[in-house]
Amino acid sequence: MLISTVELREIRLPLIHFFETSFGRTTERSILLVRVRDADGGEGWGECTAGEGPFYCDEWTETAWSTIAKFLGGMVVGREVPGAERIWGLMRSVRGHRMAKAAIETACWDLEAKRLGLPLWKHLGGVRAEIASGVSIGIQDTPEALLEKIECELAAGYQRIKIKIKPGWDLQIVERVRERFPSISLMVDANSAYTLADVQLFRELDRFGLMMIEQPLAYDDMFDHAELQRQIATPVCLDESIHSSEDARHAIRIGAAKVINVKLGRVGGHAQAQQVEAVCRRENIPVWCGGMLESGIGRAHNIAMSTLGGFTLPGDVSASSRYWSEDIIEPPVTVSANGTIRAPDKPGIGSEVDLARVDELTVRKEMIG
Ligand code: OSB
Ligand code: MG
Repeated sequence: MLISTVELREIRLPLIHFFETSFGRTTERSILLVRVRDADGGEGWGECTAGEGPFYCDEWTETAWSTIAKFLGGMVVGREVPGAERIWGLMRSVRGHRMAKAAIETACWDLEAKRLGLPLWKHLGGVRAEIASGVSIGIQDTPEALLEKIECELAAGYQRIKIKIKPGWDLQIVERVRERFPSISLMVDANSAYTLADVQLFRELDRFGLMMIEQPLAYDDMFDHAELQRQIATPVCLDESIHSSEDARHAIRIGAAKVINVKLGRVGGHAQAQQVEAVCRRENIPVWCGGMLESGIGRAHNIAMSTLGGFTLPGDVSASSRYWSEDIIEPPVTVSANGTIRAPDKPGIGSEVDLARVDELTVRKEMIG
């Protein structure tokens, strides 16, 4: 495979409903898309999962754009590689910037799967044609609004509910949710809003039978998460702290995580995600696919990744219609009444990118190579 060009685009896509976490509220996404082309006229698409500012992690749309435009694009253009799993290695002299790397790397996987005439999920080694879907529900203006949202998602069939928590929107909220929905699969995500000084709060959360607590402590910490896990019964799940299979191995070894959330961007693409999944499967640690409010392109890549054997828990990958009035892929992602998503039969990511719509939404464009 010889990558001839890397095309960068930034699109703006307004969310149907704002999404609020402990680190802030998003109303409109600014999404960086990558289109790679090969010398034979093939193409593949990837999406950068960096956010609008450096609040979830240190990368954001602007750093991803400049890192790809100045460094990463040139490292893959004109290079002959035997397979997409080798794209990561071409970019190894750049430290970090995994979301920027993943945007290119995942596009190359789509391209390669299309060249082979294979659905991406099969090319990655997926073992199931249908994945279990859950939803992540942000912080709302009122507890009543949250209860109503949960009701609606349960009626749509989603298999588990994740709610965001932050100081002031935690214990009492979980109590209200449990009162109304005593037996649903429920979990919480704090996005690093707490410290070990809050251990009493987490002890109190134990009585609500949560599936797990996601990233309660610092984004760059593992050690304190292990300390917290020793003091509570609810499993700790790591999101922000895990950037590689080495991080996963360390977290498991010190007892910092009983579950791991895998995000393609955070770990640096499909090859890295496969390695995280392999470590966790070997260690009997369940993993699930996280979400970053992706457009259809990122969503399709998430679906493909979720078919790997270790993804045994419902993920945060849900229907396009929960986010966008109109997605940029055709067909958009839909969810069955049982809360499952079917992996596509078509080659690559399995749905067409609606170029006319992407053109309409594009605010800048740059070609490398
Ligand atoms: O922590 O999982 C997270 C969205 C943006 C940044 C971080 C997170 C999230 C979500 C949303 O929880 C998942 C989704 O619906 O895409
Ligand atoms: Mg999270």
